[in-house]
Amino acid sequence: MIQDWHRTATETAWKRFGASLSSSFTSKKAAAAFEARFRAHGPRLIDAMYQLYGWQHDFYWHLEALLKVAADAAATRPADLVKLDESRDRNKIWLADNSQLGAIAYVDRFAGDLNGVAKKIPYLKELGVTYLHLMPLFAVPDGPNDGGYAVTSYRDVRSDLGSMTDLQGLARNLRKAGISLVVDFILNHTADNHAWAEAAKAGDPAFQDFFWMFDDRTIPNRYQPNLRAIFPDRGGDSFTWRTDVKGENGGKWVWTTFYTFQWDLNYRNPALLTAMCGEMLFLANQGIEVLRMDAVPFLWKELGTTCENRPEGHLVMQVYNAMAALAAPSLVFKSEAIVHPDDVAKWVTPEECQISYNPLIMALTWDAVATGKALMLRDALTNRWRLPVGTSWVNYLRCHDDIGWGFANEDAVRLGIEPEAHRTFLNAWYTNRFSGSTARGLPFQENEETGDCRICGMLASLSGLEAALEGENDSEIETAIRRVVSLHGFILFMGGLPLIYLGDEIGMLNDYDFADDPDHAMDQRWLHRPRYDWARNASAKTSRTSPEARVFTGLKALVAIRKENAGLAGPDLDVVPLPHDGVVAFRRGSGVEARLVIVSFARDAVAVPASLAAAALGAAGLRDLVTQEVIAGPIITIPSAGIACLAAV
Ligand code: OTU
Repeated sequence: MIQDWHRTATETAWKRFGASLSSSFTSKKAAAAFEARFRAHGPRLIDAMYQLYGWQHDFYWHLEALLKVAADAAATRPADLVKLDESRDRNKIWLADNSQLGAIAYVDRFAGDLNGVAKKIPYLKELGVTYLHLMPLFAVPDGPNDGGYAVTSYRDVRSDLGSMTDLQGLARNLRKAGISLVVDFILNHTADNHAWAEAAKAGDPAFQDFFWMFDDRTIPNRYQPNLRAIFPDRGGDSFTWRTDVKGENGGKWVWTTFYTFQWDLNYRNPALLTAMCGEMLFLANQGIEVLRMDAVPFLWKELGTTCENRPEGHLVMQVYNAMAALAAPSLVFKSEAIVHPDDVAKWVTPEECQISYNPLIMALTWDAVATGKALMLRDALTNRWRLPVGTSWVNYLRCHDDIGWGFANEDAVRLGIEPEAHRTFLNAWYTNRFSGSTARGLPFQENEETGDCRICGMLASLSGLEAALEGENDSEIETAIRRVVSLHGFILFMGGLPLIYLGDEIGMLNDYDFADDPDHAMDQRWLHRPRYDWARNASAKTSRTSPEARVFTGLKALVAIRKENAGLAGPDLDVVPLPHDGVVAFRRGSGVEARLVIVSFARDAVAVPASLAAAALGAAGLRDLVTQEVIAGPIITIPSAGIACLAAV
């Protein structure tokens, strides 16, 4: 809570540092604008900084250094981005407008390199994309690099993808085409060959303090029992002994939550936070409009805790957010927290991350597909949907990562579902170990002892298309295609920003060849990171009957419905109870714009009483925007895996 003393402290800080901060600027107008932003956001910045580091004797020195980073970044912000800042209202989540549509791709796998991506802009526009998340594209170590999530330098593009100048150019070209560029900010760790890591190896204490380093196991052993193994394949230890780090015992233990070559950053050190804010604002000034904040739950470590989702981690995020407000006001943060739903939601506030992946709805959508029942999904949409004003979910079906069954055990129990047994079933279903399963996926990070795992696989393969094609079963092919389209319709109509994993829009299947690449073989997530199939894309547009054509055409029709219907704008949704376990129904918008969306996960066709649907919209008659048919008669029939978007007539 901002109190009077924060405002006083802001004034005092300006008195002390204002002249030095203003000296960053060559234009008086820009300096005045910065001062105004400092008055608006300084109190919350100082509040968060004080809570984190106020006890340190050199607190004001660190605060000044941090503010100088903001002033320097603001002073060097390119003019077109300053204009963009002025044009965007910080209080409105424009990303949840129904005009918005997100897509994700790997630069190399989608288009070769950054200039190749620029050539694909016409296709992105054809699809209706307005938000393009390019997977990590920064310099990485040779060999395994966690798909780019081990960053050697935040200021250099991976050389085979292009240069920073290419990235700036791409950002500009995308913006001209109405597409916001999104990249990852990998803020929990760097690669073990980042310049800071190299300085730490050489024994520089200032840089050893940028990471978590220990001379012996005493302290790691005290943390370890409470830590979750994120990648259990590597043996369950969160620390790595490195003989190449100078230390009195011939090396040091380094905290490595993820892979051993990813070194966790030490946010207890204000100098590290200041340095990382510099990297963040550098990226903002390249023209990146949204930063995907990677692995935010892990930012703060506290002995005796799980070291996840700590309140201090939230303060760190508030510092980043306030720094963006000072120097790059239009920048939006997207949270990546794949944890308990209570904890996921806490990162989504206007003062931390304005948008967030919705991993709960994603996982429960796949639960509904596997069970044919939407009970947990409906429950989550009812009880876990609302977010603070000014924020929104990013809704997705698949991304580059695995699917984990991160629903809340207490929710499952309330619905009469035994959570662990249910997870075991879901894993069996999606890895084709359950008789009758139509899903084709692979286990990721399987625990040999408990059988616990997470799921990899492309959307179409998990939806039954791969198995149906193998079995040459026309009716199953038909259902699987309908499922792929309807699932997309679900996220398009849901409320918030829908995010399509490129390749899924043409029904691409699993890529089993990953096992032949020595850098990928140990990470099953490459199963669903195929090279984009442009031949299939061409066929999606020319053939009328191929699965890819039917998926693509169906999907594009739903994108058009989203864009044409103002009722589908914004983050809100109201669940409408219908007397069938296999469907989920929700109302979007109000008045004449109101729409009723019904998504079916049922194995058979479902008969919905038209009177119930009409009552939900306060309508006399109904029309389905998907089939474009007026509903005649007392029953609306939704086919297995179908979707309807109803409007009053
Ligand atoms: C993220 O995911 C990325 O999306 C992954 O691709 C990276 O490997 C990882 O960070 C390291 O950078 O564990 O299985 O709660 O679950 O950050 C994916 C968040 C992950 C973590 C999540 C992580």
